[in-house]
Amino acid sequence: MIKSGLVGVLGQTNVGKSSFINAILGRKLLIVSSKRQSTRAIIRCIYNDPESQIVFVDTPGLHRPVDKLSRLLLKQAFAALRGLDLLLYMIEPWIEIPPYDQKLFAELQALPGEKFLLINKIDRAKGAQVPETIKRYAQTGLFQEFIPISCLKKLNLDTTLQLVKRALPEGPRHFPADQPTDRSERFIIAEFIREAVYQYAQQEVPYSAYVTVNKIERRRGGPVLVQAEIAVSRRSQRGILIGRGGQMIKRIGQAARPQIEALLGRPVYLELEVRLRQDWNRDRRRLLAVLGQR
Ligand SMILES: Nc1nc2c(ncn2[C@@H]2O[C@H](COP(=O)(O)OP(=O)(O)OP(=O)(O)O)[C@@H](O)[C@H]2O)c(=O)[nH]1
Ligand SMILES: [Mg+2]
Repeated sequence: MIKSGLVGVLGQTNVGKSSFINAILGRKLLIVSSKRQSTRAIIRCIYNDPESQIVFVDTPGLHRPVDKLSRLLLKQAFAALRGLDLLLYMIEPWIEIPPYDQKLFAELQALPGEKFLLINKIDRAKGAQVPETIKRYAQTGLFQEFIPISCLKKLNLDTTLQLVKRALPEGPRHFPADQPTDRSERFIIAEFIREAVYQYAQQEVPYSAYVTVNKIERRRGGPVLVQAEIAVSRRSQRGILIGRGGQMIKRIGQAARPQIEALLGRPVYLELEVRLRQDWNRDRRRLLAVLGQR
C-alpha cells in the first residue's frame, strides 16, 4: 500500500496555487499569470513516486465576484472542496486576514480532514512578516501545519510534500503512473494559448477571451498541426488581439508554441484564429463549457 489521496489547493487569486502544483510536479501543466483569475477550471494533477500518489486539485482563486464568470469561478472553487483528504490553504506573507476570510474560515471549519496553511512568496517577504502572519492565522485554530514556501525559489517544497504524504491515508493508485492530469491534451494546449493571451493582452481582454483547440493533427515526418480559436466577446477586442499587421496574435503564438512543443515532445505548427462570439460571457451554457465543466 502507498500513501494516496486528494489534496485541494485553495486561496485568494494570484497567490501562486498553480505555480505550486507545477513546482511539485516538476513540470508545467497549469497556466500561471501575474494577472488575477488565470485559473478557470478545476484541474487535477497527479504526482507519483514509489511511495505515494497524490492528486492535487487546482482551483480558481477566491475573489469578490463582479460578474457571471467570476461568480461561477467561485462556485467551482468551493465545489472542488468536496471529498478532499487534505486542504492546502495558500496566502501571501503580507496578507492580513480580511473579513472575507473570516466567513470563509467558518466554511472551511465545517470541512472534514486536515488543513495546512502555505505561506508562499517568502522570497519577497520583509522583516517579521512571515512569523507575524503565522501567529495571526494560528489564532483561527483551523490549521495543523504552517509552512513558509517559495515556488519561485523552490524553498520548502520537499518539506511540504513530506508533510502532505504523512497526512494522507494509505490506499491504491487511482490513476496510471504515466497520466499527469485528468484533462485532455487538447484542454492543456488551449490553456497554454490562454496563458499567452494573459501575458500580452491588457485590461479586460484576457478575461473576455476563451480558447478552443479545434484540431491536433500528427503528420508523419512533419510538425504537429494545432489549430485553435481565441474567442472574444466584443468586436473591438478582436482587433486588439490581432494587433497592427497581426503583430499581437503573432506574439501570442510565439509564446504558446514552445510550451505546446514541450507538452507534445514534437515540433508544432500553430494556427491561431481570433473570432468574435458576441457576449459569450453572458451565456450560462457557454460559460460552463469554457470553465471546463464536463
Ligand atoms: N515572488 C514570487 N512570485 C511567485 C511565487 N509563486 C508564484 N509567484 C507569482 O505569482 C503570480 C501568480 O501565480 P499563479 O500560480 O498564477 O497564482 P494562482 O494562485 O494560481 O492564481 P489564480 O489562478 O488567478 O487564482 C505569478 O506571477 C507567479 O509567477 C513565489 O514563490 N515568489
Ligand atoms: Mg491558478
